[in-house]
Amino acid sequence: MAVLNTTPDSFSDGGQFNSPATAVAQAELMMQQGADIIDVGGESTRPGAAEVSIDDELRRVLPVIEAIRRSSDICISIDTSKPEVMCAAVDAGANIINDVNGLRAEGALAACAQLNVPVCVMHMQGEPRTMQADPQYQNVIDDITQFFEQRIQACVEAGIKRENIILDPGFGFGKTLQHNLQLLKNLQDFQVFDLPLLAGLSRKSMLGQIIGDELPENRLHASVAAAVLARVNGAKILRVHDVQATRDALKVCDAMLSL
Ligand code: 9MG
Repeated sequence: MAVLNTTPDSFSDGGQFNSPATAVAQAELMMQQGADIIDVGGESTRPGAAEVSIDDELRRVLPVIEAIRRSSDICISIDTSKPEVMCAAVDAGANIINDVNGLRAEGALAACAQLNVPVCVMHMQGEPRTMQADPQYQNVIDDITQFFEQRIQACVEAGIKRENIILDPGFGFGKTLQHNLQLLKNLQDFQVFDLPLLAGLSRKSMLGQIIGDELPENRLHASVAAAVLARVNGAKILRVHDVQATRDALKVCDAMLSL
């Protein structure tokens, strides 16, 4: 899953792809490099990010989704928590909903049930503005397992097909470095749900903390290492910025895992 931010303030590629022409060129490049899904987002979810109105988010993502869809049948996911944006994006050609808020906004469950497309339900403690202030868990694996149990039940009760659910522990979303490492090490524990797991570690600050580099663009090697570890521990979908490097590394993983 290749990241395509149409936001001016994303943590790693803010402002680069906020015209349809540059966004489509970037999507085409990422497809050539082996992306299976293009994840289009119009609201930054980095710690401390400001909220965006429905209209602004629609103005950012719809022209990009429409333009990609005109030139390709690649799978497009829409990174949003707003039911209005989910519906308009699917109408414009998106195939998957990627919600960092785990479909907890009012109307999100009903919208996804009606849209009948796969949904990525991500765990986040708190909200982007404040989530890194002081994250606390009794046991990060048990707490997120419990969250998944509750959200799967809520999804199914709302009419979302169980087989349409993808789970994501939400690396960096209300978690310390220690929490993130415990999640990475024990990712396979979430296979109890027998649903696909998505992991997004690419260029995240947890990697910057480990390698001692403040700049997201200097985290390529650490990101590839993290993607490999997540794959070996059961992640089916990796959300990444650097498609070619990750694709090559995952091919090596998959060759070994297929034995
Ligand atoms: C939008 N976004 C940013 N980070 C993410 C992550 O780790 N997972 C998912 N599903 N979406 C993310």
